[in-house]
Amino acid sequence: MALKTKVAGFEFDNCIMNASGVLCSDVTSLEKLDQSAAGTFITKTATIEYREGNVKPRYYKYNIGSINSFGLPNMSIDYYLDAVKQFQEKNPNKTYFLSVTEMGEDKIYDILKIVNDSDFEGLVELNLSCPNVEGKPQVAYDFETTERILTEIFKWFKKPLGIKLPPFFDMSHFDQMADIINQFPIAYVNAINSIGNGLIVHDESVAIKPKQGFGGLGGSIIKPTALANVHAWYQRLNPEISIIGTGGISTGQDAFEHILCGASMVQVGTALGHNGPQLFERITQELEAIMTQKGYSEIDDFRGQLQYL
Ligand code: RRO
Repeated sequence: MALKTKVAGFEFDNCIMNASGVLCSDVTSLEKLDQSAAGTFITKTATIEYREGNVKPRYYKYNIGSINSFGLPNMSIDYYLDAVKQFQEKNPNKTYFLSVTEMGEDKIYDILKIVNDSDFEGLVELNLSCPNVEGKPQVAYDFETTERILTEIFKWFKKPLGIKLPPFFDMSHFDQMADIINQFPIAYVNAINSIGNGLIVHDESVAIKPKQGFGGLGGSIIKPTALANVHAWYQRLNPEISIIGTGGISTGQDAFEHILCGASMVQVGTALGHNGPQLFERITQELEAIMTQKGYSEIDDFRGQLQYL
């Protein structure tokens, strides 16, 4: 129980879980996550209708990371609401995460209305950062649109809502976005989604087919960017807004660093895809060993306590 944590007031036995998109697209995969050492799971980002996603190959793994352009394949919001309801009924004391998005403001409101009217009892994550749908921008890079969307949603949305952000790279962007986020009763911020529109060359070709090879980068190469984003939000956001750290986590040390930078929960993406849900046990043991060695008995003993020189 050393790794127990709270996100937006909800308690979890383990602060480690999957990142949306990885091994969470259907009930069979969600069942494996539910049975694993992870504290909970989040679903694949859902849209109103089923989506096939982009052409294949749309994922490429290499030694230090991954590139993907899945293009939001998913089973539809009705499917995931139904799936999570089954898990909720089986485990009434466990809180699950449901990830959603849509293309266009009106459709974002439509999908959130479906969730608002449902009996879903967990945390809702609005993905404002999918980099892989052709012709559709990553919403959170447009500050005005993000502010307008959040203003509208919080007029009527009644469930706890977190947002998944893309990585930012400029201090003025952190400042501007924090000013927007701090206006709203947002449950949590999840940083970061994949680093959008990278390109990997393999032989003399791009490594994936959609978008002429451009795709979201994940894995250990993105950890420094992820840590910077987690800490930048920790420095700027109202303390009531929890932070979930995602990006480059494959060991207990990686998880430790995310928590030190301010994360209350950490999510594993690329490494989970490569190793399967038994990975949660190893990361859990490694993080607990680091804490024991340092004399920390719970994650709140060091969360956000990053030292400066
Ligand atoms: O499905 C995807 O292509 C995808 C999504 Br929705 C996302 O948010 N992040 C990502 O790297 N891929």
